[in-house]
Amino acid sequence: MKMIYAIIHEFDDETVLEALTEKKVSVTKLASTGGFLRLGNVTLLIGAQEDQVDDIIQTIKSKCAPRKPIITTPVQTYGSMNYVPVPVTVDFGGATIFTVDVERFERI
Ligand code: 2BA
Repeated sequence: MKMIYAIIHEFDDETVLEALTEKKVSVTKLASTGGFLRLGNVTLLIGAQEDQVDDIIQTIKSKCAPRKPIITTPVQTYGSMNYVPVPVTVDFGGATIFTVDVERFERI
């Protein structure tokens, strides 16, 4: 068994969840925050059999907005010190997906 951690943007979560539940894939949705941009995102936890993993990742990919560069000013505070924010270009959209082995799974 595998555990897929998929970090997606808030605006994609409904379409991704709809597509996964249609395929009878069980999902847990966690509200999360990106450490760099400090914007809300969504982390999906998906426990799946090995032969389902590629299809699940493909489904997530197909429902997420394409990655594109945006110019943003990330939050820059260090303790009580404030810095003038410097605009940077980052890739926005898409998904960040980790797939790891599950050692043990129980549903009690
Ligand atoms: P954030 O940390 O808010 O990052 C948003 C986007 O900013 C990233 O998009 C990347 O394009 C850029 N970025 C992140 N850290 C940067 C840095 N130190 N310098 C310059 N640009 C930087 P994604 O790579 O698509 O990541 C989207 C979200 O996925 C991240 O939001 C974070 O919540 C999560 N994530 C990405 N890589 C991760 C990792 N290795 N471990 C855990 N979470 C990760």
